[in-house]
Amino acid sequence: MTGLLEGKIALVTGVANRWSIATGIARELHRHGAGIVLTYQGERVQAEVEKLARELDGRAYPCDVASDESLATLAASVQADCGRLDVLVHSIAFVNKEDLAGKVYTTTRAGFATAADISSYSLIALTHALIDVLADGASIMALTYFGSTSIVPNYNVAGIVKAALESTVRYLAYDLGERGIRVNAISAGPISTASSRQVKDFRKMLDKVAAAAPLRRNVTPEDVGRTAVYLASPLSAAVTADVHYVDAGYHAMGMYPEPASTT
Ligand code: 0WD
Repeated sequence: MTGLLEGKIALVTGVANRWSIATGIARELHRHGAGIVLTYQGERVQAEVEKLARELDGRAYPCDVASDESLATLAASVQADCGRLDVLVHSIAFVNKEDLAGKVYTTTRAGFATAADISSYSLIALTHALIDVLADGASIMALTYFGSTSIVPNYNVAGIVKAALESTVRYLAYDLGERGIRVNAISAGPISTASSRQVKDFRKMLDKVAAAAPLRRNVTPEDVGRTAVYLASPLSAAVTADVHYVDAGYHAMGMYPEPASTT
C-alpha cells in the first residue's frame, strides 16, 4: 500500500548519514506519499543530508536544537516555504562518549546537562519553535530506547534522559491534544549507527537481542520507518501519549534463554 500520506508534509530531524534511523524513516514516509523536509545539524553532515533531500524531492534546512536562534530560523523557513507541517520526527540524541561506559555516578554535571538538553529538552524546544507551523491533527514522534525504563549496562545517562524524553511525550500529548495533535515515542531496538556505536560493547547488545528477542532478529531503520508511517497516518488517529516498541519483542522478555550449545 502506498499513498497513505499523500498531501502530508513531514519534517524529519536527525539524518547524519545513510545508516541513521531518520534516513529509514524519511525514506518510508516518502514512499507512502509524504513531502519531506530534512534538517542537518551543521556543515559536517550538510552534503549527505542535502543529497538525501534531492533523492526524496524534498528540502533541507540547517537546525541545531541547542540554539533557540537556529530553531527560530528553521520555523521561519518552514513557514515561508511549506506553509505547514503534518508530521514532525525527533530523531536526535547526544551524550558524551565518556558517559556511555563505566559507572553512571561518574557522570559530570556538565555531561548530564548536555545529554538532557540535546536528547530530552530539544523535543520541547522543537515543538515550541514549530507550534504555529504544525497543522491541527499533526503527528509528532520521538525516538527512544528501552534503556529508559530498564537497566542496560553502559547506556547510563542516555537511559536517564530517554526517561525524561518519554515523559515529555506524554505531557506534550496532553498539551496538544486539544488541537488533535498526537505525540508518541518509538522505542527502537539497537541498530548500528554513528551514535549507537559510541556505547561501550554495542556489538554485544546487537548479538544478545538477536538471540533472545521473540522474533530472533535485530531491527532495521526501515522497520522503524514503517511504524513511523503508521503513526503519521490516519490509521493511528486515536493513538497518542504512548511508547511503541519496534524491537522484535525484546522488551517483553522477563528471562533470557541459555545460549545454544555449540557442542
Ligand atoms: O540503536 C540505536 N541506534 C537506537 C537509537 C535505538 C533506539 C533509539 N535510538 C535513537 C537515538 O537515541 C536518537 O534519538 O534514535 C535517534 C537517532 O539515532 P541514530 O539514528 O542511531 O543516530 P545518528 O545516525 O548518529 O543520528 C543522530 C543525530 C546526530 O548524528 P551525529 O552522528 O552527527 O551525532 O542526531 C543529530 C545528529 O545529526 N543531532 C543533532 N541535531 C540537531 N541539533 C544535534 C543537535 N544539537 N545533536 C545531535
